[in-house]
Amino acid sequence: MRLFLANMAPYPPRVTLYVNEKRITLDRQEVDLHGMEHRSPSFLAKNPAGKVPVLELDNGGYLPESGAIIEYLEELYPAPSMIGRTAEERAQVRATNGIAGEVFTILSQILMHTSPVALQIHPGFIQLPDVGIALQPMLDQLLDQLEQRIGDDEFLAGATPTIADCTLFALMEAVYTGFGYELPERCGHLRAWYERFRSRPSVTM
Ligand SMILES: N[C@@H](CCC(=O)N[C@@H](CS)C(=O)NCC(=O)O)C(=O)O
Repeated sequence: MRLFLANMAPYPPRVTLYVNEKRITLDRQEVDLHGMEHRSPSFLAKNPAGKVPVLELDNGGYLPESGAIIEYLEELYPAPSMIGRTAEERAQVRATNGIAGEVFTILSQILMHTSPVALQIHPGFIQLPDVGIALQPMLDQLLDQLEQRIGDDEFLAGATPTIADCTLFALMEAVYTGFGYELPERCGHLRAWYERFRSRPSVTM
C-alpha cells in the first residue's frame, strides 16, 4: 500500500498521526500541491476530487477520505485497537471522533470569516463576520462536549489513544499553525491533552 499525502494540514497529518501511532509501515508519496500535481490527469485518476490523502491499495484500487482510510487500516491492523474493543467503546470513540470533526468544520468557517490571515491565504474571499458570530455558540457547545467527554482521562476517549485523538490533534495543530488559534482557557482538560499529545513520538517523528 502507498499513502499519497502533502505537506498541508489537517487531513494528511490526521492519517500519518494514526499510522505513526499504530507503527504501520506504508510507502509514502508526497503530492506537490503548489505545483498543482493534484490536478494532473494521473492524480485525478486516483482521486477525482483532487485531494489528499489517498491510499493506493495492494489490489490497485484507491481509497480517498482521511476518515475512511483510517477505518480501513484499523480493520486490517486491529491491534492495538484505536477504535475500541467492544461495541460500546467503538460507538463512544466514533461519537468523540464525530464531534472533533464538527469542531473543525465550524471553527474553520469562523476563522475564514473573521481572521485577517484567511484573506492572506485566500485573497478575495468575501468575509461575513456575522457568520463567525452566529457559529460561535455552536463551537462553544461542541468544545464543552469534548471537555466533558475527556474529563480526567489521558486521551480523548479513555486511557489509550484512539482515532479521535488523531482527528482532533491534526485539526487543532492546523488551526494553531495557520491562524494562531488556541483552545479556550475554560477547556482545561482539552488544553492539557493537547500539550501532552504534542510530545508523543507519533507527532515528533
Ligand atoms: N474530506 C477529505 C478532505 C481532504 C482535503 O481537503 N485535503 C486537502 C489537504 S488538507 C487538499 O487536498 N486540498 C487540495 C485542494 O482542495 O485543492 C478528507 O478527509 O480526506
